[in-house]
Amino acid sequence: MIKESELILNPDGSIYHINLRPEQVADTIILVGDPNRVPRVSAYFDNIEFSTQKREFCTHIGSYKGKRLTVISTGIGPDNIDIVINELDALVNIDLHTRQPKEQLTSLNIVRFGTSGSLQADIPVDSFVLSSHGLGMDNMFHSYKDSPKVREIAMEEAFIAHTSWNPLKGRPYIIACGQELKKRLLTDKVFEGITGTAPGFYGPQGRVLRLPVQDPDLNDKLHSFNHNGHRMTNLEMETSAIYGISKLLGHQAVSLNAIIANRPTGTFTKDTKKVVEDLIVYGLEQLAK
Ligand code: R1P
Repeated sequence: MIKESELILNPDGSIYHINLRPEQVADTIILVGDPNRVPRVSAYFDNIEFSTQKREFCTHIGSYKGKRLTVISTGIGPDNIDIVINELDALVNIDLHTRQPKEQLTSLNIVRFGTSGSLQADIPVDSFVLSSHGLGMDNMFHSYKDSPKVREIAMEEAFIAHTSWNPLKGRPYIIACGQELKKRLLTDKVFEGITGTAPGFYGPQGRVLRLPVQDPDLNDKLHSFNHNGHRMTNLEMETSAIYGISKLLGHQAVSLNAIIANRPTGTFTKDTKKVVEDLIVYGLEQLAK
């Protein structure tokens, strides 16, 4: 039995942070960063059956072309992903009354609709990237004992050597996306590649405002990393954590990225709203097929 201090429930029976009860989780989950993006996704739904918000975790549940979906915001960063994926999994795979894991486990489809910066000049602003892998520079996933079972260790070793990675920043980890779900979401409209997940927006992604960074050449090294034909395409702040925890828990996860910045060319999209809207429509259509 999982203790009250470990699996925390609110007085209405909902789970602690995301404020949902088991019946409020559809098998397909859309994760967005910004809480304001949740109504932009659900605006396309046939109906909204339920909505709630606590802190940065805003949720709408409804259907798109008859397919039941939960869209939930995670805020920014891998630490919030640890909360959201673990709580979603608990809602479907732990009996909240007996506080025991269920015998019959449910596998969720988890799709991120996010924004991101391209690392390649030929992946321009306003394009889409599907993350074949999440490359975590954030350390969060190492807290889980079984993490080595799902990591791409050979690719990690190649990345560490290629970048002369400073061990003070912890060990990067690499996880592949959910292969079945990828088949539904990858088309010729989308680039594919390794997505780097950073534990911050400025220094950890090589942006210098007033503070110099530990490795000023890091983005060039990310740009030139290529392992067995897999190159690094983009940087953001959630994908590796989504991929790692989802895979350990038996869920399929894919991250779709709307490219709003191009780091090599120094450009930023003229219309963030439109590229995000286009990604939402693309993702919903592919999920409804
Ligand atoms: C940083 O501005 C945020 O934007 C990106 C990063 O991953 C980070 O969360 O994604 P979202 O727009 O999906 O939040």
